[in-house]
Amino acid sequence: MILPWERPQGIPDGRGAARAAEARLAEAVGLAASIGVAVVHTAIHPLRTRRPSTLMGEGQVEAARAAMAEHGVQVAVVDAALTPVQQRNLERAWGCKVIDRTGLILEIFGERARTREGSLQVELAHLSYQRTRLVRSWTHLERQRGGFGFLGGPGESQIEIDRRLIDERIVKLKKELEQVRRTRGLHRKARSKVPYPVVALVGYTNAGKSTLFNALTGAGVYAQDQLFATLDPTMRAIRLPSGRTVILSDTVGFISELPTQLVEAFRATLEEVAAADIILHVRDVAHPDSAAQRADVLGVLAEMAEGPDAALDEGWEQRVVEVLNKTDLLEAPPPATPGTIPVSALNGEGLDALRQLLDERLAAGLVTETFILSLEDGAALAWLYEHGEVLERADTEQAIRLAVRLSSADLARFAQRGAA
Ligand SMILES: Nc1nc2c(ncn2[C@@H]2O[C@H](COP(=O)(O)OP(=O)(O)O)[C@@H](O)[C@H]2O)c(=O)[nH]1
Ligand SMILES: [Mg+2]
Repeated sequence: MILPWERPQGIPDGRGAARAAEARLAEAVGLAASIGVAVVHTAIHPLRTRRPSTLMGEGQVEAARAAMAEHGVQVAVVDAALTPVQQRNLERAWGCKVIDRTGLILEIFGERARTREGSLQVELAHLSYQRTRLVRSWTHLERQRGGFGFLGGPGESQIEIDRRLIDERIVKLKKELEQVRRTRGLHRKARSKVPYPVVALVGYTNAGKSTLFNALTGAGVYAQDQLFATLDPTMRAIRLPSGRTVILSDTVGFISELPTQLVEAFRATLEEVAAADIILHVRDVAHPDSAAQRADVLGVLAEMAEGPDAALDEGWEQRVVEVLNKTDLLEAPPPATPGTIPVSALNGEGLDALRQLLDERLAAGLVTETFILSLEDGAALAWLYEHGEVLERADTEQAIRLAVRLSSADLARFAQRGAA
């Protein structure tokens, strides 16, 4: 993992700049780790000029080569935008595959896209990227044929993909995307059939989403997980202090300076947040850009709530709980403000309070509703007993009348149930 580093304008050289570079490198390592790549070597290469042939200086290329040879590196990630020529030259110099920042992020999105729209957007971004570098030695198409992304697969000669074929595919994808967008509302309804409230974790890469996810779910497999095990390893059921079951869902992280051609794909992978009852915004409060990251996350969510075919419903702000993570790294605790909760996902501090808060938030959205069920509808009866609190019940010879307290999300799920 090589970070060619240009000091951003506005940050004077010195400790602040070094810290910013370290944070950027940590993010890139986190990104690679999220698709199961074991990072064995990292280096920050300060750039004096951008060399067209290899981006970095000769000495830096050589130093990296030596380190990679020592570690038997198979893939080098250069955390920058490389031209196809730079990429090819570095591959020759280092004797291994080289991917750049865009390539790495595309791999992650490809692995994590959950919705049809997400997959289509990612494939579209991948093809557009690839179109400019047909000399590449790994491709998305190659993976679809059974290869394993940049980590292996058929050799270069087999993947001479004609630019015309890519263009045709792009046209087809765009049409399909339009179709998917038109039916977006329907899909969202289908997703709300998940039988429990959903708590979605959003936030920057390295904020600690996965650590929090693991801390909250624990090592034990909860019976309800069988519902999801086959679907997705990033969704798990947990029980809150009240006994309420909720589904915790980890999402693709926000990424600093996301390459513009990936913005659409990223947003599409975020769509699942739309169906969440609670949006858990996980923040790294010890990060140098913590405040800017917060504004960025809220800004993207706000944009998702705009327009006639908005992915996010109005009132989403009320569904956000802000988790101030990594408080163990702070000298003083962060100020307490409503809607935020300080925790350390690493040492477990604050997690009980967080579970409590989730319970309270979900309870606050409860409504009381009367249902008239036919005597044969045992399934509906059981569902209401499981998901709500039955306040009153009157049985007659024709029907059962129930007054039930339940969340408005569950009320919608119940209405949806019959329509399945
Ligand atoms: N000190 C500290 N480190 C944490 C905490 N939570 C997560 N981390 C570390 O931050 C890094 C990124 O965490 P991860 O859960 O993978 O972040 P994600 O990208 O948001 O899923 C890992 O090295 C974690 O060990 C925390 O509360 N305190
Ligand atoms: Mg993660």
